[in-house]
Amino acid sequence: MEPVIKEIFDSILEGSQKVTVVKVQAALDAGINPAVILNDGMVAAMAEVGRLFEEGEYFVPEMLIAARAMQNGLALLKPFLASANVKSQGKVVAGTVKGDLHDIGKNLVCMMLEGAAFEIVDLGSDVTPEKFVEAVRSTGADVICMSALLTTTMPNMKTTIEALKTSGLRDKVKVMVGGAPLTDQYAREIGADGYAADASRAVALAKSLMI
Ligand code: B1M
Repeated sequence: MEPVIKEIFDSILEGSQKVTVVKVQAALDAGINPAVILNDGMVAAMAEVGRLFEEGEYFVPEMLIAARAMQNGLALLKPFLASANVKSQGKVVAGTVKGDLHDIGKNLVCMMLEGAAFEIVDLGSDVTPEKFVEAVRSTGADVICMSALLTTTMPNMKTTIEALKTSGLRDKVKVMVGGAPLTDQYAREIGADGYAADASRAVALAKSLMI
């Protein structure tokens, strides 16, 4: 591993926003592939934060400051994940489901979809089924992308799909889901059209749903 990647990893673990930004910029300046910076430096650090939380070494405040450092670093990477002036591949309404505040993974999925020329309507986190339904109605979206990071909030994906059915919109929009606790099987059980394990697979899935 390049030393600067390890420094990015450490700066996120320590929740140091300034150092993260400086080191991500240094890695970009050194010509390191943005995908390596993202996956080996940043996403790996968040997984380690999760492990430390599980072991009782980190608490919510540490998770929060690590997340802020990650988000600052991601902002720098965004232009490298986005492509310019390409014909729209379709419109995606995205959000983290009701009760769930984890938005880093969802933001990353949105960035990658944007990079693949999808138009994104990002509803943020803690999005109620009603808000998803209203956004599909008002934007005429082709795809809904729901994210959940908590086992307790996963069922809100099903509730949202039910709300789409009740409002007569289910046949007009494809539903894709993702987030660490999800599985392909769960996605099928709740009646989603597809599941993606990570952001690049989410792009491939969205493209396949547009055919
Ligand atoms: Co929370 N948290 N957290 N947390 N947090 C987890 C998820 C947890 C696994 C930690 C742990 O115990 N190891 C655990 C959940 C346990 C469970 O449900 N089984 C947990 C807990 C318990 C909690 C609280 C309940 C803690 C508490 O208060 N006691 C609380 C809940 C708050 C709430 O949401 N109501 C809480 C709070 C928080 C913070 C606010 C402090 C912060 C979030 C800040 C933010 O997002 N703005 C936070 C963080 C940072 C984490 C961990 C450490 C990191 C999550 C992350 O950003 N990962 C997380 C541990 C972990 O995941 N290992 C943890 C990096 C990100 C790039 O990955 O989000 O998985 P991820 O996204 C991936 C894929 O999943 C996929 O693509 C992304 C990129 O490859 N993907 C999709 C995601 N969405 C997709 C949608 C798609 C497709 C793919 O659509 C098609």
